[in-house]
Amino acid sequence: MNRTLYALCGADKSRPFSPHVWKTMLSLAHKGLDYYTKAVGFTQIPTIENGATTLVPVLRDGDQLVRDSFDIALYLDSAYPDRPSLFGGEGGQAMARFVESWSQLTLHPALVRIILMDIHDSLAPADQAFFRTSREPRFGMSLEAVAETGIGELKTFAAKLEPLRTTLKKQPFIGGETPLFADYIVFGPLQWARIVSPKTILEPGDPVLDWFERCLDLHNGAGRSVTAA
Ligand SMILES: N[C@@H](CCC(=O)N[C@@H](CS)C(=O)NCC(=O)O)C(=O)O
Repeated sequence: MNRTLYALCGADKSRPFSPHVWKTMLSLAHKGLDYYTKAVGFTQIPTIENGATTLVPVLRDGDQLVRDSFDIALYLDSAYPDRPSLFGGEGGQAMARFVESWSQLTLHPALVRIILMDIHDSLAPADQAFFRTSREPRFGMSLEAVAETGIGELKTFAAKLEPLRTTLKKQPFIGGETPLFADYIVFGPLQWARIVSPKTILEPGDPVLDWFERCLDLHNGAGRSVTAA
């Protein structure tokens, strides 16, 4: 096997938590492709592949180096066309872009505030210092002040999922009867929260929680390979 996925971890190097890396982990499982996971902390990312990136995921596949979860999914479908498709064709690719935008603009900004201190607390000391000095200017306030806003975000988070909830009353996956990359796009941030935070993000009985549990079961329970916080 000549395939390596660089995955962001906290102090515990057996617990990859990045939402974007999880999109790629399920993409590789969907394609039935084996890989080594190389755990990195935030401060190690610039050393990956001789400085090839500032962000993860990064996939080394033989002589190919591919960055960005969406580009990796496109690459996998193009490099391994005989394996189950992640997009189901060009229309699926285009619609997955919408799902990515919705997830990035609606789910990620709320979730990061809800779980910010849990992320911080899970990191190794050098990464905690980096996380504080890089995130506080971005938010314009201390991590603790951002986390205060997360209390309100948690109360309104379920409502943000209503478009997905309504869809899941008609079909088991965003991809239809079976999952596609669009499912993994939304799975990623919820898995991020599951792994770093003990907070209840989805209430029992919510169709979105039922879908999330179905996603955790996919590909021999790949999503359950890391336990909940
Ligand atoms: N659009 C990229 C986003 C990747 C991204 O933001 N990765 C974060 C981890 S979740 C990262 O590497 N952050 C490094 C840093 O903030 O220094 C993708 O989909 O792969």
